[in-house]
Amino acid sequence: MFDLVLKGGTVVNTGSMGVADVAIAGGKIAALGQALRGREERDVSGKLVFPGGIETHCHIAQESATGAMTADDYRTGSISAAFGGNTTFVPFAAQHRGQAIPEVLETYDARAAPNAVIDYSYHLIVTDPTEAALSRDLPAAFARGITSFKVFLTYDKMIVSDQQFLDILVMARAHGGLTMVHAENNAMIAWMTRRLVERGYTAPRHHAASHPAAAEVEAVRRGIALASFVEAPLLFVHISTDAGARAIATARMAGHAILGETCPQYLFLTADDLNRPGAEGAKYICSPPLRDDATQTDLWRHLHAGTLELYSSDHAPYRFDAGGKLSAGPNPPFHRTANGMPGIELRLPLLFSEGVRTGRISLERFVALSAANAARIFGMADRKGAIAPGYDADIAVWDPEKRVTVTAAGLHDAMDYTPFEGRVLTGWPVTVINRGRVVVDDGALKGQPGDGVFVARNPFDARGFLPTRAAELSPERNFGAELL
Ligand code: DUC
Ligand code: ZN
Ligand code: ZN
Repeated sequence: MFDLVLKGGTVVNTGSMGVADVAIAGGKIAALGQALRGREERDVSGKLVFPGGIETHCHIAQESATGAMTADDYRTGSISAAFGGNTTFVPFAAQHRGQAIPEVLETYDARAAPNAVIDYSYHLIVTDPTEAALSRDLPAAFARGITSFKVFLTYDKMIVSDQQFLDILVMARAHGGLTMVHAENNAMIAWMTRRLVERGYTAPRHHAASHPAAAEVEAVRRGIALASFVEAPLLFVHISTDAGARAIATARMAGHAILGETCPQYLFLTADDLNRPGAEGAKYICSPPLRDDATQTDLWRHLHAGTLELYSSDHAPYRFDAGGKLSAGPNPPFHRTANGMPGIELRLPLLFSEGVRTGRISLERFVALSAANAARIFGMADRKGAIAPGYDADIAVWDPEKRVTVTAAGLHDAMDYTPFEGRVLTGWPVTVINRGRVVVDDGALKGQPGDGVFVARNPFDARGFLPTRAAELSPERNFGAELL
């Protein structure tokens, strides 16, 4: 007799799909089969039974470098994630310059542990790679299961130099860490911004030109060159251009451990959204910026081809008020407007409605993009990202026919707008279960703040990638010098 049996749904994993009962016991998936019996049984026939979504790019209870705080904390952020079909999320723990890593983690532990309704981990953001950080604090963070972190190649208060980037890549490589990078060329952005602002082009629509596609492409190519030079894995987050994705694909074809992510805003919105009347366009300012229709088509192709294995919300919730987007006034110039938009709850409904329902992607690829790839890349694939005996009972039951008109009021984040207001989506998560606990059921929250637990993640699995180390770093080719 199991604790709970989901009866008769279509269970979807990355490599298989079929009607089965799913039995849960002790927070784990205990069995898949027919006619399984439980103390509680739920008929989910006609529904899709997916692994719970794993959201690996979101900004929760995070201060930006300019001091703005995200609207969502770990309570509202995790609730919104759960209503969107997610059972694990991995926000950022951001180091600002001058802060020590242990202090950063202590701060985020206090923010997350009492508040998360679903499981969580963090990626560290590293802006100050001091000797202590590189030799002591980051290795200690890896040892407690924080095995990924992000660096920036732009933003004056966040940027790391190429030398610092190399130091970080080598340190990560030594400890099984995965470096994530925001790849845009800082000088090109600063130069374009100066010229636009000097000429009075400060409306939100000019944000797109201020972060040209070429800035992403240059930084992606440089990142690949540096990571391959020292044979370190590198993940490019929020890829927004075809040429950036093609550079990643070329590196992958050569066997390099180079990975890519894109986000809903680059698939479902364009720079035309920045040109809405008044200050409305400020709602659509994010970096990298929204591009165009042709790029959307290209990015879908890269999702198909497997160039981009991660699809994440980049939920960066700044409200449309003086504490958020309008902190520089009611008509803020683009370069003084907080970067980012919300989307944690709509990430998966958008992908299902616009991807699966339209025939662009299969159900199995939906599972890959919603959970399985993230579990593998971020060191959780032994517990999460599949519906299989022994795995955590992290499950999202979807009604593939449910139609929802998106409104900000209907979402569960702490935001006062959604960039997807008025969209009609078909397919919606109706029951969300995290380690056997029902968190969301039929539109109602059942989970409690603090129910989510920290997920200590495994090192990045670099097996299967080819050696890329530069000849000058190989002792057998450089007269025996050990440099890595
Ligand atoms: N990078 C992100 O990942 N999110 C918001 C803004 C940014 O620069
Ligand atoms: Zn970024
Ligand atoms: Zn982000």
